[in-house]
Amino acid sequence: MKELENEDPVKLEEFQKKIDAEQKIEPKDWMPAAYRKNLARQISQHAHSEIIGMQPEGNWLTRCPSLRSKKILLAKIQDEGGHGLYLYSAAETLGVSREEFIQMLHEGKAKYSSIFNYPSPTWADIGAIGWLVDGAAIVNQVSLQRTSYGPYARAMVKICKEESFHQRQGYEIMFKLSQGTAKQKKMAQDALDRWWWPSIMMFGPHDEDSPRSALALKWKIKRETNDELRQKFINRAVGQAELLGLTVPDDELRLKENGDYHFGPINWDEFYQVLKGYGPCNKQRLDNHKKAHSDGQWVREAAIAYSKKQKDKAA
Ligand code: FAQ
Repeated sequence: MKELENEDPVKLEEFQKKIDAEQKIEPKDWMPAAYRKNLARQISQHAHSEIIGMQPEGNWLTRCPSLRSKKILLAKIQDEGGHGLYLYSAAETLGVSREEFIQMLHEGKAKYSSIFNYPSPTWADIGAIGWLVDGAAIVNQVSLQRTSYGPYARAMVKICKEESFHQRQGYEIMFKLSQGTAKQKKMAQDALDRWWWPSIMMFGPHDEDSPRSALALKWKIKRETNDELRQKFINRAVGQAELLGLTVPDDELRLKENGDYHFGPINWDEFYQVLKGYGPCNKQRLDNHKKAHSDGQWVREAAIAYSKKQKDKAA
């Protein structure tokens, strides 16, 4: 493999043995450059997703239908911010600073999840995001709790606990709406129609079109393939939609003999357009992030100056 040409074969073999024995790789351990680079990319993209992912829900904070739902949504969005922070910290252990990661995001050199480039026009979208987007994120992240890199695996344990609360808050919103008036039920159905396919795309390209998967699976960065995780998610979500009395927008959906659902073709053109920056909200999401980052510059400077002052005092 081209990525491994310059690596010491003995060290590489020892590294693989460790991975095969399910031992975690820690920041000071030897690791191939390609392992470090791919992990830094994946973890930082994951972190960017958590932070940018606060925006579609933040859009509804001032318009929640009750104080109770507002408190819950506020807590959820705050959790997502926390997830971003654990993940940036895990990624920084690979030798790249958070500032550098954020610069790459702003320059369009790093991605964040395609899903957050879709709009949330109604309160039902907040339900669909919690139910489907957090639901998809959990399926992926439960698997990542067993990733080979220690700091990433440990961050995932806490994140998964919080995500399951997020998924339930979304499902509760969908449940209330689907039990409500005909208009409310339609709102829930429309939101399901909007978020179903983008949630399916979140798992990334089919395995045969996923350039990162071979090495990521060999090194146990990823423990299951994109298609395996996507199938798990669909199998769960279809039953949940039935309980809500809603219809999954896929004419080809049917239960197969092996217990998996067969599903229709995914619109990969749409997926790659979103990845290239042409989704409905890409520009808005990135512009918001850049503005918030620049508006917060003085806070970061003040925090650094304060901590320096405290250190000087103690010296
Ligand atoms: N969006 O070869 P693969 C959340 C890229 S957290 C954008 O298959 P890989 C919580 C991929 O990065 C959601 N880009 O790549 C929440 C790669 O990019 P490259 C985020 C995508 O990495 C809920 C290229 O395509 N979760 O939602 C996407 O082996 C509610 C080739 O693809 C994670 O990030 C996509 N959907 O597998 C927050 C989980 N899919 O190399 C707020 C960790 C693929 O060109 C509110 N990440 N790409 O730069 C992973 O598990 C993996 O990175 C995959 C992709 C599975 C996403």
